[in-house]
Amino acid sequence: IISSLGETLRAGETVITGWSSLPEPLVAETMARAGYDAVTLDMQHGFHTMESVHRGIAAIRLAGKPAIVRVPVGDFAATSRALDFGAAAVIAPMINSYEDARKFADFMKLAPVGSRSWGPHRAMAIAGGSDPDAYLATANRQTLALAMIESREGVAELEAILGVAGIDGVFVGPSDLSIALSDGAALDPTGERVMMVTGEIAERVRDSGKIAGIFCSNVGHAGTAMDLGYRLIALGSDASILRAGSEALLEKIGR
Ligand code: 3PY
Ligand code: MG
Repeated sequence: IISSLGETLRAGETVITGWSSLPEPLVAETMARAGYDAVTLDMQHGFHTMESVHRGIAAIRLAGKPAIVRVPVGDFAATSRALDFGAAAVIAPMINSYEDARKFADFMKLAPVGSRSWGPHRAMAIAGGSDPDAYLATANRQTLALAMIESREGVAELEAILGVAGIDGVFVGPSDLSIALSDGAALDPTGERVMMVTGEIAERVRDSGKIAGIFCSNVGHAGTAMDLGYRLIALGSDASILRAGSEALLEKIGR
């Protein structure tokens, strides 16, 4: 009903998502039209607000792609709103315990899995349908709750987090994970230690039958992550692409 993102990932296909931090729907739509399989609107560290998220989702959908939203830490009410506005998946940062995962799932899933409140009028409209019964019957499977694993606690509790019925998969945050694993000594998202833990997480997610996603800092990192079994790959943010493109162009003309 909303998109085939869930089915695509469950079938084991790879989804490359662009990462949008600039709160302008046209930017997200441009990334979607450029060929990304999906675009993620970032409310945690990016500048997106609920306003730019609801407009951004519509713009990404206009380009025929599914939209993903990353909410701020602990803002579980925003997860339900993102779904109401038509998000195909929501990424919640810093899910460090079974309780965090339960709360996230509770806001993401309609009964009997959770207690998400009813109101997906916009989601149904932009999906081209208006059959509430169909939405009610399929939403829990169609929309994905992805728990970010990016702390020592999150890694330690991974089994319990994956055991929560409404959690569809995990999304690894290698930057925060590197800071956590080094006790604050280093930001090294592609370092040996983080990559080892990244591999262990992939194995445990595979055993659970759920979805593994990760934020990648470059193409090499993305390739390694895919080899490890990650299927939802975030690669390239609008701000960094704009900056790198600008710098490359200016360098060519000697500036
Ligand atoms: C991290 O690497 O910590 C992230 O949250 C990626 O966005
Ligand atoms: Mg993080």
